[in-house]
Amino acid sequence: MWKLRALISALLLFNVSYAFRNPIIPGFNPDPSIVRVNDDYFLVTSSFEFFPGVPVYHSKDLIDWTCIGHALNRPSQLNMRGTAPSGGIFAPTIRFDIISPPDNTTGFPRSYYVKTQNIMDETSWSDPIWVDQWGFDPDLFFDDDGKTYLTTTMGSGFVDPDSGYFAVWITEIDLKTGNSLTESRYFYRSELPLDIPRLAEGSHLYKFNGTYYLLTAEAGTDIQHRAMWHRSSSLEGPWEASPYNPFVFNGRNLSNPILATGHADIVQTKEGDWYTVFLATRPQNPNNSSGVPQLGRETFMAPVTWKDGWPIANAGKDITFEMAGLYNKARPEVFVDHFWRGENNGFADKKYYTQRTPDKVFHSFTARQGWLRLYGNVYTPSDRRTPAMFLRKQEDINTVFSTELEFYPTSKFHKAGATVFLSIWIYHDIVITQHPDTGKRVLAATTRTGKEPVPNTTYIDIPETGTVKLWIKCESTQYSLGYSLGHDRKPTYVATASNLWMQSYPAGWQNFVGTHLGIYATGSGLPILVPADFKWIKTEGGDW
Ligand SMILES: *[C@@H]1O[C@H](CO)[C@@H](O)[C@H](O)[C@H]1NC(C)=O
Ligand SMILES: *[C@@H]1O[C@H](CO)[C@@H](O)[C@H](O)[C@H]1NC(C)=O
Ligand SMILES: *[C@@H]1O[C@H](CO)[C@@H](O)[C@H](O)[C@H]1NC(C)=O
Ligand SMILES: *[C@@H]1O[C@H](CO)[C@@H](O)[C@H](O)[C@H]1NC(C)=O
Ligand SMILES: *[C@@H]1O[C@H](CO)[C@@H](O)[C@H](O)[C@H]1NC(C)=O
Ligand SMILES: CC(=O)N[C@H]1CO[C@H](CO)[C@@H](O)[C@@H]1O
Repeated sequence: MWKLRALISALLLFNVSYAFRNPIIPGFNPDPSIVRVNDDYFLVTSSFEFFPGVPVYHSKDLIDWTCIGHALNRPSQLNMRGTAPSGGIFAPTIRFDIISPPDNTTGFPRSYYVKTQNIMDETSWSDPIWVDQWGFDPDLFFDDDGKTYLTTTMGSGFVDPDSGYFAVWITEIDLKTGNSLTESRYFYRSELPLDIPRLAEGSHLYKFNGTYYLLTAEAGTDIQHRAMWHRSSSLEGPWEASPYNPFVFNGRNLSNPILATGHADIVQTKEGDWYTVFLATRPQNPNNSSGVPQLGRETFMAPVTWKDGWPIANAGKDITFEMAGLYNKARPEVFVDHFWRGENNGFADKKYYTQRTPDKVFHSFTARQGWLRLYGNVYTPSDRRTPAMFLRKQEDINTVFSTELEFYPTSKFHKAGATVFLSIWIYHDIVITQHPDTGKRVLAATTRTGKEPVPNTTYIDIPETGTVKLWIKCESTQYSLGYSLGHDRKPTYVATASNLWMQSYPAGWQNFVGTHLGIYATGSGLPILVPADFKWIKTEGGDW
């Protein structure tokens, strides 16, 4: 009997030590915004120059998240052609029935929102409704008197020379038309010193118990990034700062393996508990501020408690991988897609992306049963357009991506294969092509590193016919490109590149995205008639 009791108390002890693991949505998923509708949570993140735009994740318990589709999945909603790297869609907000992302541009963005009556059906999202107040990081706030307020982030130098770069502006809008009903008003500027830097972005407005709360993302999205709370009894201000600010900020300790915490949103469970979701990075090689977070900015979560009417994340402590509460869900170690078709020539799994908005369909699941056929076009992954390339976010730091390909190039311009892709400047690939001198079918493994990246290609002889398996091994410190032939299960790796280039960009540009793994085919500037057939893709291994 005592044994049974010991077992039961051991189980009880075990039960109280529930914990969940960060990031809750791994891989490039910055600027999370969350809402609960009855028993369902919905979360959206930024998608920048990748299409479709604004992934919509669904969960019943804040831990088990599924991508149910994308809010911007038609060219009429998101027309990115020639959009700059790290341009496109950033910092959407999701509110009950409403979502509001900004468009394109290397110029200054203007925002719009799309609506749906049935979020589970991604084809139901409306066309864009444009707002008048420009600026990025839009938020829609529904006040309890029926008014709707739009806040966005834009420069404010012309009314406040000491503002720093960006501050938050507000206007009341007509939700039907998006039209402004009041003149845009300079709303909030960061109180941080100018050189931190003084930037206030990513605003979210709330009303709790009759008091307005403003949550902002401050100090830029690098290691000084943080989230800050202010509150006021009126939208006219004055705004009182939380004595517990910053709300999330791991940058006090640059040895932290999680950095750049900020750009938060907050949600209450049906049971009355509170959580915050926010972006953060996992720098590698080393795991501190000297490392590089090749996966980009990912979605993290922390429990929230209230003190004197102020929210406090993780009891004011730094954000860690293990967090108290809820439960941990091990993610599947293996993802395989044998390209069984979804609906409308789409993938069964929703997490495939193209670079920018495609001009036309470039794939088929039926031309050769059981294979994904890619029809290359004139664009390569280096072009600011859409090559015949499907990408998936790299979700684990240590993972192996592989695919089996059959492809018979008839010119040295023809290439098809696998890639680990950050941007038009930085990607590594292993492709079947023709050797430029001999015209023989060969493999070409190319890495691109350096501030102004130069391709470095290694050629490998392969048989004239048959499929080739291509491998990309991702480790915390480097990426390796490899291949195997016939029934050989073990790849031979032929080229490597340090992870330290995987957030880099040429002078004068910027990077806000994370690495993807994928497959592509191209005619490198000329139309190409030979198709590339992929039998499957696979990712295996994981960080936990
Ligand atoms: C996006 O911005 C770039 C640079 O301003 C421009 O060339 C391109 O046409 C824009 N795309 C759309 C769809 O507006
Ligand atoms: C980061 O890690 C490296 C290697 O362990 C170490 O030399 C450096 O001092 C660390 N930096 C910080 C800020 O902890
Ligand atoms: C800073 O973070 C490192 C890594 O998590 C930890 O070992 C160290 O104790 C922290 N320092 C302080 C002062 O908290
Ligand atoms: C609102 O007021 C109730 C009752 O005083 C309190 O229990 C609750 O914590 C408050 N909520 C917030 C978000 O301040
Ligand atoms: C080119 O790539 C090969 C294979 O990864 C590597 O051994 C070599 O050092 C690289 N050369 C340069 C100049 O980076
Ligand atoms: C030195 C060290 O702790 N490196 C770790 C950094 O993080 C990655 C994954 O998050 C680990 O694989 C490394 O071992």
